[in-house]
Amino acid sequence: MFYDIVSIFPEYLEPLKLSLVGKALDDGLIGLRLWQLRDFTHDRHRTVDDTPYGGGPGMVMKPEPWGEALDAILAAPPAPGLTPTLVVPTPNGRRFTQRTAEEWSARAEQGWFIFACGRYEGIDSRVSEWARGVMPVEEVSIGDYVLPGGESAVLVMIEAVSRLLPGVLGNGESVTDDSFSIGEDGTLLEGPVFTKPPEWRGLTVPEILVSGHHGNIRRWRREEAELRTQRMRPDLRP
Ligand code: 6GU
Repeated sequence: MFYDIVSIFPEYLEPLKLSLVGKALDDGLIGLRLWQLRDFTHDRHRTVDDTPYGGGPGMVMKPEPWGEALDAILAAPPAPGLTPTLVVPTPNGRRFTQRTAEEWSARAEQGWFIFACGRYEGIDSRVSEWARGVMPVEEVSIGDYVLPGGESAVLVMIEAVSRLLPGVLGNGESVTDDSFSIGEDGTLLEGPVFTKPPEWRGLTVPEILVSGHHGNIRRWRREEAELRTQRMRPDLRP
């Protein structure tokens, strides 16, 4: 899996080199390139934004640096024969969910994603329009709130996708009982979990979990998942 990320704050994405994704990078399971959008400007001030046509508050990202950045990335494919998907993080996009993460991670070695991190009021709409003639383009939102830029959303998406790639989670770690993956249709939240010691500050572990009866444990976990989902997210199972 290859990720190219374009941003005016590429340092924002450096934490991807830590933790689980960092280990997958070191292991060669994923590739990551960070691109500074301002490197594709030509004026003294390295300008990436301008006032919106039609008026209104804020600034819009100019199309020319984006065009040049995308040209440069397309001219340097991470492996032969791949077509990238351009992901444009925006609160106005289709919702990114665990299903999206599963679909993207299924591309595995054939996967190549370019993330275009906008700031200000967004990127001139002609950039997506042009890119659609060259590669698939997905405008995606990570939730119903507004972030000042796409960078933190890209951290979220790359972490969600990368942990599903073969070899990224260690032996014994499993994604099958994650929230949104348990239940028949991904509509259950994971219930409570416990570890040693058996008693802590007067609180004990549910007896059934130490019973060793795996059938009962499975049924208890399912029931707890349903209770938690009703309490926390009734919208998931109306
Ligand atoms: Cl993907 N980007 C921005 N800027 N804001 C968001 C978002 C993305 N998802 C929710 N809010």
